[in-house]
Amino acid sequence: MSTPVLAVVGHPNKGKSSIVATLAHDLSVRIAPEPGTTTRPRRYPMKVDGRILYQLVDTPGFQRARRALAWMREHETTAAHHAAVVSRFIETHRRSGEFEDECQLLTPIAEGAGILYVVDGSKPYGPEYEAEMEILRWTGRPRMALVNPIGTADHIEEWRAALEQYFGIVRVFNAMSANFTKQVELLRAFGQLDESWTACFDEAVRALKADRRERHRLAARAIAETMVEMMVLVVSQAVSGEADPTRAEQTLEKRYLDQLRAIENRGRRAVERIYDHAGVNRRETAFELLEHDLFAEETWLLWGLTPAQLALTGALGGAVAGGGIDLAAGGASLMLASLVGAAVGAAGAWFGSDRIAEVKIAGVVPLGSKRFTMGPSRNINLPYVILGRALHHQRLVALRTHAHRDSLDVPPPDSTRAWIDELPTTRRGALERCFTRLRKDQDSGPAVDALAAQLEALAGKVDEVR
Ligand SMILES: Nc1nc2c(ncn2[C@@H]2O[C@H](COP(=O)(O)OP(=O)(O)O)[C@@H](O)[C@H]2O)c(=O)[nH]1
Ligand SMILES: [Mg+2]
Repeated sequence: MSTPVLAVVGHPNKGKSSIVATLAHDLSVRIAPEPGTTTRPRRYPMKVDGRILYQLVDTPGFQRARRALAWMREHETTAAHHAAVVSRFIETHRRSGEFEDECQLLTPIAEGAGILYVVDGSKPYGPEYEAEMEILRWTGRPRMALVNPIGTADHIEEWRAALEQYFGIVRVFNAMSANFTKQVELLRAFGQLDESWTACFDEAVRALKADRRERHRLAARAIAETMVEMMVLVVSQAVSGEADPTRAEQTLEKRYLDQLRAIENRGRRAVERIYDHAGVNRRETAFELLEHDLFAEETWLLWGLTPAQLALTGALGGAVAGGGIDLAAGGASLMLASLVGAAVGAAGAWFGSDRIAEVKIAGVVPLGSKRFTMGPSRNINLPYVILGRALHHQRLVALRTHAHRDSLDVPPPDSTRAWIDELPTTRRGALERCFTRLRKDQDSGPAVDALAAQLEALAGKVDEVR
């Protein structure tokens, strides 16, 4: 069974190349704000595990459709010969240079590709499109129209009415924002265009779903590894007897925090690679909350847990047990805050990043120097801050289609609910058990496995239909 080929055609600058990039998961497709960027048809295979599931052909846009149709009409005999007239049109003009773009875009169709005709749903319908649609009808190939709502969707209904006269299936599809579910729905619709394609696209959907699950699994593992590495980090330094201990402590702390940031950044890169967005330029302005420094107060307010939330996860151990306080009501009462304060003491504040870890000064080594050590962190809120940020980033990366060429914009989370409140209680408990164990025994191998298993379901939430 040969794999289906779909040629993406239409007017210049309507988002054809964007659709190819999204459906072929290919960042190498050229997309540009100016028309005329695509000059020759190019095939992009969608591969999973080295196997081609389907192919998309990016084409230049129609330039002189009316004149081309006029030529075809002059050479028309009967409707039964329409496809043959299109082939003759290509042969006649291929070398002359006249109708170059039309020849280029019609060639893959004449060779057996199906048609995806792309229009811009934010612009009104006009009769100038009729020549293009008529030519496509003459080819006799299976065809679907995609209305791309670039910006607004003001004219979708008038487009639909016109397109339905020329195309078997008409769908609204935005290549920039289409989530995984929408992409899968579109592939299933392709399968309905031609009977011989149904099995191919069913198989493509199955393979893509399995591939997607595997990426979520790998992302969960990368996040778990990053978290564990951050939590067990230790930096140390020998300080001579004459050195100023306060300065030495500050230098050590800076090294410790810089290393935590570097590990976090490596984790981000790993997740970007896993979803095939390696090298994406993350926007790093001060206003983007994800890029707020890990240790900025805003970060801790946004991603950290309140004492009540911490108590619900069990992070505070017996500190609040039997206190008779209704924690489920949420919001930290003054009493609870003081109770927690007493229990946690100096070991770690929940909304303070200033106490990520203590500096320890140990063992006198020769010549009166001392070893200053910082880490591993015992801060009970640090894992939640790290995880909240990591999952927010993973969601944005996993949702980003391959039609984007701009930097990864990281807006603050759109929910007003704290991220932890989205999780079922059992999940929170399980996460906290991973964190507690890690704080106790620091054996990172099993901790990574246990955490990765918990995070897999969280990473997959991005594909739940909203
Ligand atoms: N905002 C927005 N821009 C889009 C969308 N689709 C395409 N574009 C932009 O429109 C321009 C042309 O897109 P491209 O895919 O190259 O169109 P083509 O000439 O038909 O291949 C590029 O700057 C795209 O980023 C969309 O759905 N929303
Ligand atoms: Mg293009």
